Amino acid sequence: MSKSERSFVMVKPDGVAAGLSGEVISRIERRGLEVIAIKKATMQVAVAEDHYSEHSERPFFGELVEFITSGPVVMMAVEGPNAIAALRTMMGPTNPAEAPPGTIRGDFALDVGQNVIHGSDGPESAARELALHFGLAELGT
Ligand code: ABT
Ligand code: MG
Repeated sequence: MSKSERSFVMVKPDGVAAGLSGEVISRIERRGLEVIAIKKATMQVAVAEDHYSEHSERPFFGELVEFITSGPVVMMAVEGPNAIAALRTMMGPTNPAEAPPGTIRGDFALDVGQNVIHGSDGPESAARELALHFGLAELGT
């Protein structure tokens, strides 16, 4: 058996506004991954700046923070074998124009700045993002 992992997954404001939260959760569950914590909230600007701190010097940082705080998001802790890589594959590439049909971005997005879903890109970012958005009590253990 592969090692069980946890990832931080978020339906972004464009996805929530388009009514795609249920579709995304459904795809995650049908794949066999478990949603172990979930909440809907509008992210505070300071939290968004922390979440995307690796991009703080990029020209699109301001727009990125503005977008991600523009409306409610659905945040999840998702657990299962190879969860991090499996979720990245289900999401498709960052630029939806390059995302194949069958991926979440390939089916539901067109714009690199508004690409419906976020998923942690590795074990370190998963641990960091889960700690940023969820409390220990919410995640258990
Ligand atoms: P996230 O899940 O949002 O982190 O996307 P992903 O990991 O697939 O892609 P990265 B590279 O982390 O992009 C973060 C956000 O920045 C946006 N972006 C990125 C741009 O708007 N222009 C760019 O040129 C690049 C490289 C896309 C991502 N999100 N949003 N929303
Ligand atoms: Mg990223």
